[in-house]
Amino acid sequence: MVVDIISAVPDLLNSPFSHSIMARAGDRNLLKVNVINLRTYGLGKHRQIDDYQYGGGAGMVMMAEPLDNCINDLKSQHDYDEVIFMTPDGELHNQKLANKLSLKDRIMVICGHYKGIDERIREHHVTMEISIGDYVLSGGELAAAVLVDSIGRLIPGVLNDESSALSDSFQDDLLAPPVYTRPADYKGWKVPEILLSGNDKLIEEWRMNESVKRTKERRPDLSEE
Ligand code: 6GU
Repeated sequence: MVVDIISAVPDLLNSPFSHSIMARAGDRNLLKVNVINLRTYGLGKHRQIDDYQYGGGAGMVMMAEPLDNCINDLKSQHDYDEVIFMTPDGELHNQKLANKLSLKDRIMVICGHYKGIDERIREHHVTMEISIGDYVLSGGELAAAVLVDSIGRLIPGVLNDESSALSDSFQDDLLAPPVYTRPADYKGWKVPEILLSGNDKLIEEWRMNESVKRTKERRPDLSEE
């Protein structure tokens, strides 16, 4: 899968994909993330990308022309399954959407800044608008990093133990059960006996029980659907 991210602050996106699972996805050629600097498409000698909004009001808006030129340039080189705009008024991101997007070959992700982007880009280029939660970030970059991380780890071969994505929280509308590692007794804080029993069937049942209990207590909304 290839993700092309358009950003006015590309430096914000250097680190998230260079570590751990995301780095392995890159090393294995399963996920390639390209960050395109919108400034390259800026207008005039100052490479302008934003301007005052019509109708007045505080805050700059990202101009249509640099974005249109950048998007058309990318579209002339590749076909895209989706052109996604990261915005707090988009569809709320969740595991189901991550699963769906992990099946795509190539997506474009546009990061907004300031008061947002000229609406005409949303009308004429954008196919999906995604928010990562009901709070406001300074720009779309951190949201894009969250989106791409959640998608990348679902691509087959990215995780070492394939089954571990399946047992993640949310994968079946259940939160994950508690986990423990050695020692079995730390300062008198004990690991549940059953996990030391070697009885796979009982351990599986215990984990399912804990998942259901945790989901009911913490996220009753998940089981109501
Ligand atoms: Cl996608 N962008 C911004 N700027 N803020 C957000 C967001 C996105 N999702 C939640 N808050």
